[in-house]
Amino acid sequence: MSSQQGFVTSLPVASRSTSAQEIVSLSDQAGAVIIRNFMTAEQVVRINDELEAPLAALDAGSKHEHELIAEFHGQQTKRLTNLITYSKTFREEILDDDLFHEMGRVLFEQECGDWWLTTAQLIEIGPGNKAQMLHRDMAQYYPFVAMNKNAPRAITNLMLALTDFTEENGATRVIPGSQNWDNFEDVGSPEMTIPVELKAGDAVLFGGKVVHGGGANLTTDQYRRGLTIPLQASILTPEEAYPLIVPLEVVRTLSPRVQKIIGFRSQYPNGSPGLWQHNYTDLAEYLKL
Ligand SMILES: O=C(O)CCC(=O)C(=O)O
Ligand SMILES: [Fe+2]
Repeated sequence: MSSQQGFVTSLPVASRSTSAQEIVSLSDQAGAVIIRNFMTAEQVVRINDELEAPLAALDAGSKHEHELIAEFHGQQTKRLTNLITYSKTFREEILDDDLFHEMGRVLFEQECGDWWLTTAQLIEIGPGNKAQMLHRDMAQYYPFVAMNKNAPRAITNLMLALTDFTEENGATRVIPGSQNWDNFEDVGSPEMTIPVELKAGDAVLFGGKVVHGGGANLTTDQYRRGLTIPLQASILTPEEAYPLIVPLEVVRTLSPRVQKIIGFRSQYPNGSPGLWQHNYTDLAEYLKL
């Protein structure tokens, strides 16, 4: 990491051979950590192929009735959800990745004790899209905002690059250090941000307390495509209601740990005898998984 006039100007870089413990601690210290080659080139090709048709069928821009939320989603941006149903590589390889699960364990074991997925979304920022408003992802769980940096860990985002992310084409921008500010109503300003430049296949892990936003796409012909896979404490409600969305016959083909993080098995946060159950037994029994 280097710093100029008090601002951090680069992020720490890890690889798949860095331990999950080290990756999480770098992310906590700096606000974000880049993980080079999280996916293989071949996985990137397969995921892009599997998502091509549903992405083509989707219009850019948001249909949300609330203006601010529509702006947050981006006028020239496509956001494709339900990736678990659409992409076999995503559900069988990315969601079942050992490093991913190890990071989840390290992130959540001390406080909440258990975790699941918030959403899995492809975000493609098209030419001319302006910068997304700066925000902290934990603001989704609003009471935590008042607790500022002392809030428990609610959410941490793993963003995977499916194309190169450059400053020009809308790389995610972060304010390193903002995870430690005293007042979380303050989301800083664009000059304080740095772009997270990634090669296709790389990932960035950033906590829900760090200020960030999608960058402006200043190109005329490049589509910045990323997968956002936030992990969250399973005492909190996710964005995507997978058990109502993903077909059970697809779920039966998945490993138990993937079934669990998409809500088809019960959750066991610290201090709880179990949540998200049926008749006080694990959902897996009821569903005959
Ligand atoms: O697309 C990006 O780079 C960031 C998106 C984001 O932060 C969000 O939607 O919460
Ligand atoms: Fe975000």
